[in-house]
Amino acid sequence: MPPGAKTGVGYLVLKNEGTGADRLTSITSPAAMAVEVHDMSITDGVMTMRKVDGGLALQPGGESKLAPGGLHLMLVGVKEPFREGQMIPLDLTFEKAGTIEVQMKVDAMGAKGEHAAHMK
Ligand SMILES: [Cu+2]
Repeated sequence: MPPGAKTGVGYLVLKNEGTGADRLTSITSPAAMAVEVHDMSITDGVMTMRKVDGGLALQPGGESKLAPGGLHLMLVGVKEPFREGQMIPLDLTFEKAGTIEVQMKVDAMGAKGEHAAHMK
C-alpha cells in the first residue's frame, strides 16, 4: 500500500461445489472498517468502479472470479497499512453456506497490475 493509503484491493475465486445456488451476501475483516464488492470497467480509456449491491450469486458448480480488471474486493478504512507477506483474515458470509473464514496474502503494491490506479 502507498504510505497513508486507507484502501486495499483483494482478489479471489469463489467456487460453489454444492448442488444449490448460493449467494455471497457480506464480507468483514478485522483489518478494515468495511469490505465491499466492486466491479470495474474501462470505457474509452476511463476506468470506472461501482459497488455491487445485493451480493454475488453463485450457481451450483459455478465459480465467480474476482480478478484485476473486473470484480474485486475493496477493503475500506484499513486500520494498519498492509505489509507484503502479511495474511489478512476475511469472513465471507453466504446465504446458504454460512460464514467461511479465508486468509488473503498481501502482495507487493501493483503486483497484480492496474488495481493500484484506483487506490486512494
Ligand atoms: Cu474498487
